[in-house]
This record gives sequence, structure tokens and C-alpha cells, in this order.
Amino acid sequence: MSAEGPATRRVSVAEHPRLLKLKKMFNSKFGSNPKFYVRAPGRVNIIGEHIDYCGYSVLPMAVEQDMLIAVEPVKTHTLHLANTNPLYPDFSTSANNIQIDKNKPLWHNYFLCGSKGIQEHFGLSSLTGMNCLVDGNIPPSSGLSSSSALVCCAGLVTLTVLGRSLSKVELAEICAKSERYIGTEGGGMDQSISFLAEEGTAKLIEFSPLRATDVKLPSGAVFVIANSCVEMNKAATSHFNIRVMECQLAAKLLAKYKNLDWDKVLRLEEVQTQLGLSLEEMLLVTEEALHPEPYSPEEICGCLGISVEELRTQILSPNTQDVRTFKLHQRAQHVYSEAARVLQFKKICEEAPENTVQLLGELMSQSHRSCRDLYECSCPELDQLVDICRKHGAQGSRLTGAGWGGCTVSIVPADMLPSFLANVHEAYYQKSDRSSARENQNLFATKPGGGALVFLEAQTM
Ligand code: ADP
Ligand code: NG1
Repeated sequence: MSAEGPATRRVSVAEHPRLLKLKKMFNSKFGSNPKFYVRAPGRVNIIGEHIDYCGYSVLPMAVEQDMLIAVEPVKTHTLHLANTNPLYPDFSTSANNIQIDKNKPLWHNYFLCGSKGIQEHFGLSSLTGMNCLVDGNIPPSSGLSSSSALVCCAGLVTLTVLGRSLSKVELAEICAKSERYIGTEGGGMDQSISFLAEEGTAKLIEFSPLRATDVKLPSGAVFVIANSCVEMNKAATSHFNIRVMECQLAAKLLAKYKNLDWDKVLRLEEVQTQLGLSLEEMLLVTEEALHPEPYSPEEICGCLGISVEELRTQILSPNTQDVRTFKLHQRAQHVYSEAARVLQFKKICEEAPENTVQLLGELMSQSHRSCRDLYECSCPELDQLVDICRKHGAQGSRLTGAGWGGCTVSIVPADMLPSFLANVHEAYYQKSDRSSARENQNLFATKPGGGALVFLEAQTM
């Protein structure tokens, strides 16, 4: 993989309406012009849900929607943040040691995560002074990674202001780690695709070491995103971290059962690698070693030979310490089967048999059922939307991103796209108060977009 950093492009701001609008707003807010702009895209995960933090490969593509920030470095060590959306209030800080409040996932904290990650990487303790105006068009808390796009954008803004350089892989790794300052124990898929995406291709993202490989999607199909209009903020609830902890505990119990050094094991993938078994074999080990009834903290402690206090303080995250039941069997079944589906999806794309679209669709629908029944990260609206999409011509449909709300992604034969959009619009949006001026933002076909970039205004060069 190339060690290249994100590209810098010279653009004529006057020819880009969104940049021009941002420049004007920046000028009226700060009384000066931005020196550069940074964009980082959101993503749609085509398949491979809730497995990145278990060490398994995922298959996302960047979407066109992104986070765009206009920036002016300043000599004082003060950070001024403003947003084009009045829902997100202005924020300033001059503190040298950035504190991120995990109890309140306010928007500026995501910016601080990215900025802090870069500063720490270079061992810098004093804040980088800058004026920033943020403009995002990724629907928030909808599974399209608006939070990570903001963290990645802030990371690249900070790197650029510091005049330093890093490869895309380094940036992705730093931002994946630093987004955890907000309190969610995510994997790294979102930050990786935001930096490593390339126009025209989806990517297989592998971890440890991080790398991205092109996956050519079939030409006879389009991928359609539909928003259930149910929002779920990961950092404001414990759903997400509970799943991360359940997977970690399942990995430890499986490792213990197989006489591995369970204490050091954190991920389900490590158990598979240490045992040298296939994913299908890991499903059998899971059947043998774990029971479907929920585990209590006491039972887990009994299996591992640790105290409840040790479980709480040494394994569980702060917002999962009072959880009373953990479903380990179901979560491990989802993870091992979903990891296998990702590899099958990639293989079908490469081999491109005649019924490619149908086969990919089947894998996506299996993935949704597994998320719904085994991982329990769906919701009635997402299930309804998936059913509607299937009924109106999608060969497969599934929730995308963390779930519990947010978007679905469907694979639709290209010639059916117009009727599919019209019918889904009527069945899900028009028949309820979800129909609004935002309809094109709620239901749209998407293509693999490019990754994060820095823009410089052409005439200032
Ligand atoms: P997602 O799945 O989109 O990443 P999260 O719930 O993890 O959802 O993060 C959403 C949060 O990201 C929002 O609550 C907000 O704090 C921040 N965010 C999203 N879009 C914007 C934006 N345009 N400007 C500022 N902050 C944003
Ligand atoms: P979104 O959809 O952005 O909330 C989250 C995690 C991913 C991944 C997916 C589920 C973060 C920043 N993102 O994504 O790493 O685990 O859920 O596949 O935590």
C-alpha cells in the first residue's frame, strides 16, 4: 500500500457553489478569508456489520455526502469552531490540554477528538490555533458515519495547519483511535474508508495491518440508500458498547474453553487465528462452548475465575458496568457468519457469475437477518423498510452502519431503479409523515466516491 497522504487540489472557489457559500459565510463570521478547505466523506457499509471491532474485514464505499471545513490558522492558541447548521452552536477553547466529555457527545467534541489525536501523535501539548467553519451534509446518527467524517476532517485540518504529513493509513489509524475519546469503542472501518476511498470502487478493509483492496461492484446493479428516519446517537446510548463488550467476553470464554491464554484475548478473530480454524469451524466451536441463554456477570466471572469487581473495572467499559445480561452465543454466531459473508461477497464480485446480483443480494439479506435476530441491532422501522425494498425489486437489502435506526442499503437491478425509487417513496415516505422536502436526502442511489482531500483556492497560489 502506498504511504501517500491525502491529495491537495487547487480549485477555483467561484466555480464551486458549496465552497463559495462557505467562503462567504466564513468571511461574515470571522472577518477574513479561509486559507484552505478540507473534506472527508461519510460511507455506506455494503456488508460486514459489527465485525470491524472483532478484527474482521468489512466492505464499505465512500458516499458523496461529506464534512467540509473552511480553515484559517491563527497565531493565538485558540480554536474557534462555527457551523453552517444553527443546530450546532459555536464553540471556542484555548485550553492546552483538550478535555473531551464522554457524558455529553456535543458536536464540537468530535472535532476535538480528531484534533487531539493528531497533536498527541506529534507529542504537541499546546492547542493549534485556528478558525473553522464546518458544513456537513451527511444525515447525522443514521449509519452513514457523520461522526467519523467530522473526526477525520478535523484530523486532516489539524495536520495541515501544523504543516506536517502522514500517510492515509496513519491518519485512519490515528482517527479511529481518537474517536474513542467520545466514549464509543468502534472498530476503524469508518475512518479507514474516509481516508482510503477511491472513486469508482468499493473497498475490502482489512485490519492489523490496515489495508484497503478494490472490490469492483457489478455494473448491472445500483446501491440505494434509504433512511428509516429513526436517529440513534452511538455515544449517547450504551447499545453500541454493550455489543463490543459482549463480543470481547465471548472471545474470552471461547479462548478459555479452548485452553488459550484468555486474559490477553480481546477479539473473536484472535481466537480463530490462534486455533487455526475456519470461520465455519468457529461456528461449531461457538455451538459447543457457549449457551444461547443470556449470561449473568456472575456466570461469566465463574467461567473466567475472576471477581465481579475485576470484570467491572478491568474488562467492561464505563457505560456497560451495570449491564445484567450478556448474550454471548448469539453475538459470536453473528460475527463469525458475517465475516464469512464478507469474503463470499468479495469472491462473487471477482468471479462475476451470471447471477451475481442475485447472489450478492442473498448475502445482504442474510446479513440483515443476522443483524436483526442474532445481533439485535435493528428496529421495527428498519425491518419494515428492508421488507418494502425487497418487495419493490431489491435483490437484497440490509441495515447499514451501527443500526437501531438509520439507513438501509439495497442492491437493485439498474433497469428497475426508477420504479424502485417511486414505489419505496410511496410505501415508506409518502404513507407517513416522513414525506418531506428532504425526500431526495432520504432515498437515493449512490456510487463509490473518493476519500478525504485538502482544497486550496487557485488564485491564492
Ligand atoms: P453517525 O452514524 O452518523 O456517525 P453518531 O450518532 O455516531 O452517528 O454521530 C452523530 C453526531 O455527529 C451528531 O450528534 C453530531 O454531534 C455530529 N455531527 C453530525 N453531523 C454534523 C454536522 N453537520 N456538524 C456538526 N456535527 C455533526
Ligand atoms: P456508525 O454507523 O458510524 O455508527 C459504527 C462504528 C463502526 C462499526 C459500525 C458497525 C464508530 C465510529 N463506528 O458505525 O466502527 O463498528 O458501527 O458495523 O464507532
